[in-house]
Amino acid sequence: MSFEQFSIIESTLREGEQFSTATFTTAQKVEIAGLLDQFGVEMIEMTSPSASPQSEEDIRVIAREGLKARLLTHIRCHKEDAQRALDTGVHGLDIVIGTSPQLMQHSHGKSIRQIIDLAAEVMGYIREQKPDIILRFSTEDTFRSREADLLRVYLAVADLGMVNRLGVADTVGVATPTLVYEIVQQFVRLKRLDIEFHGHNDSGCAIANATAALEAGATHIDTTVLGIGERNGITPLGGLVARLYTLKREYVRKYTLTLLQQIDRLIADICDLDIPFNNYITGASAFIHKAGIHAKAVLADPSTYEILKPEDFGLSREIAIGHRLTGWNAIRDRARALGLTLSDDTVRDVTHTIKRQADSKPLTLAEIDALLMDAAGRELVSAVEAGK
Ligand code: HCA
Ligand code: CU
Repeated sequence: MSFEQFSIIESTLREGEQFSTATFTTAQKVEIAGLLDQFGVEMIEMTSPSASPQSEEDIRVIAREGLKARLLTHIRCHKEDAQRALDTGVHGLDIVIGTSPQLMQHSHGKSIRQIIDLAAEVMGYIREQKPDIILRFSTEDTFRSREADLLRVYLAVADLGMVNRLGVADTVGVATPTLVYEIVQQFVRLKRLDIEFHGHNDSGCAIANATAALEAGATHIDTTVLGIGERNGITPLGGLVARLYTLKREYVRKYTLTLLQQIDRLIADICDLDIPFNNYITGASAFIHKAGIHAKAVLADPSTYEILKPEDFGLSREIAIGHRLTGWNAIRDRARALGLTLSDDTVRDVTHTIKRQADSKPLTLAEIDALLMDAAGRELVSAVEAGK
């Protein structure tokens, strides 16, 4: 297991740019990379310089920013792509080529033998130019590739002795945690190289798959902010953080968790999206407690119903009280917050009134406060009358 020592390869500026509404300006890339760097991701991956002239220029711009994170660019297994990328000032190259029957037939048309020869040629060329550059080789669509093909390619590439890391990619979101665990474990054992996992979310397993990869010994996980990417994207940065935090808070202590909301907001704004209501950590409802029994327990001890502490992320919890499922403990808590000490009977009366009214329409906090104030006024009057 490599939970203690994993690195995040943040690919919002590469995979994320492949999301339907993402087109980042240079200034936006600088802002995104800067925030991710402050957050503490270990590596930032950018679109290939071969994609467009601006893409190439933007890599140079980010390279000059002098970030703590290592800067990578993602290229096809082509000598020309490599040549262009080597010249941009990045610390590493992520090379990819498809190995599934689907991609071999419909994408590059090469056989496994030809893939291996090409990989050897491209890696050899890169190492000649830059012996120290970080080099990763990945098989696109790993999980629909034939196992024998995968093994041939990985063993051949590993035996070249030129790569630092091998990548496993669930390109179409078809993998399950068990499958990921099995494949990653096999590759870790084979050559003891670093292993990177890149997982799409088409069937909702991206976070679970990334976790399984780490359990099996993967060292690097690809993420994007909010999970943006091709189709419905990949493992989201915040979701991975939530998953690891709930396994052991120490695993994510190295990151500035309080920046997560700002990072999610930035990408949502740039891509013209809302942060999904049910988003990990930063979704609008992530820390809202509603039912009376939940509210009671959370007021006594938040950990009863919270596995993530909102304050660790610079956020706060909310207890919703103006609805028909409300409970008198939560109403009493609100009364106390207003400085009112009401008898239990009065609090229960107000709670019933709220429940009755909320059957037709939820109440606002101001409406609840008004009911509590009225009740306090009535208590005062009857106290005075009793004292007469
Ligand atoms: C792509 C495909 C890719 C590559 C992943 C990797 C995928 O858009 O180029 O390099 O590990 O999902 O397979 O994103
Ligand atoms: Cu991808």
